Amino acid sequence: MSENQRALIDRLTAACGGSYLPEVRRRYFISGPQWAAAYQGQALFHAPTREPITYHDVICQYARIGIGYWTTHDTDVIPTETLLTDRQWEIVNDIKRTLDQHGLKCSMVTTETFFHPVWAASAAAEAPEIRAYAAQRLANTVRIGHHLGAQFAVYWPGTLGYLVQGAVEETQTLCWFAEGLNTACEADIETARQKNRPTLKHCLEAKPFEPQAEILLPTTDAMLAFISSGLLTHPEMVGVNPEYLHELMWGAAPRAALARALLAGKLWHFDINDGYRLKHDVDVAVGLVNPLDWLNVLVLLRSHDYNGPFNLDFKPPRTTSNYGVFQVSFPTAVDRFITLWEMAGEALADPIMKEATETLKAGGGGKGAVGDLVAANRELLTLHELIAHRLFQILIGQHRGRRYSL
Ligand code: 3MF
Ligand code: MG
Ligand code: MG
Repeated sequence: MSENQRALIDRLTAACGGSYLPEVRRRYFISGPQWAAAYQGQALFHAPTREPITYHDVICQYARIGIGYWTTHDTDVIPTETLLTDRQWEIVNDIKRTLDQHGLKCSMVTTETFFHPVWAASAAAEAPEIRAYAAQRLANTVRIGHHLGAQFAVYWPGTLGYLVQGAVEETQTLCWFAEGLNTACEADIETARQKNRPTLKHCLEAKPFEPQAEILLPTTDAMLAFISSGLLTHPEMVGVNPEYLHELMWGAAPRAALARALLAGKLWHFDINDGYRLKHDVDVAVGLVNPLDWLNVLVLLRSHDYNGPFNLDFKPPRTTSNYGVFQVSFPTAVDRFITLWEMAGEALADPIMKEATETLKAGGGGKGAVGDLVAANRELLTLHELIAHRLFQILIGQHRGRRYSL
């Protein structure tokens, strides 16, 4: 039964066409999180629908698909009680061997500071012993990152906030949060020196709501302000990891949020996925909800030579099987990303887009009275809508002659 169904999935996937070879996929800086592939479909209101899988399974499948980079939380691969013990290094060494054996690299490590009960009052809790433990955990992740050859450390302070009023003092909590990051940067400088490696890029990831109701650093803009608040001892080591859906969730234009991070020189890492405005964090795979907006986002990133990772931080839906995660979910997400990336290149090279944009920039002339300025640009401004139409045509392939005959 399930053998026949797998054969059907394979046949229909092949019939879709449009998939890239693993070696082509490996040319892009696409990273696959341990937690995304291992997600079992459990969430608020939901029991798991998939069997647990190990990092061996994930790394081996990413290698087969052509996902060249792997990312992880400390506790995705090391049980909390085992962290900070000798046994931890046995696991880390086994991960390193597994990555080497399959030709993958670890690009990013992150500390889980939201799941375990120790984080009930966040990693910047009132109790000094919790904050000391948090600092140890962050420094430990930095050391694991160096051991695995990572370039990035990400911080998602999802528990930094509150559900009920009155107990949390925001300025104090933010100072405590900064102390944790300062410890991580200092541990990084020390470890990088010992290992003769560059320091990591430390990237802050914001989410406007969930799991807390009120979040102290809810947006990428808030993170940028925090980096330049004066609380960090090494602000030059700290940038951002925006997540497409996290920005969309609060109602932002993700492209504009990315533009602000680019201008600040802080766009170092990018979590890619899709979803809906003002809903919870559904983590749909890239391009399945907002392909036109995604194309426009990638036009921006290509035109600014963004060369950081694209981290596949989505969740295969509960309806997808363990088999489907690696046969359909990950390969199709990667292929949609690559297609959108290549389309963005076509948008940038498109003669119509180019001429329209350059004409707008040259301006319609006119001098003197304000009425003349308006009149001189009136017809030109119709180009805005024409450009939008052209972007849509590029999305659906009409610029390459795709036709619908009626
Ligand atoms: C939550 C997230 C996180 C972060 C991860 C990296 C579990 O919505 O997006 O994924 O990306 O913690 O730091
Ligand atoms: Mg994320
Ligand atoms: Mg998320």
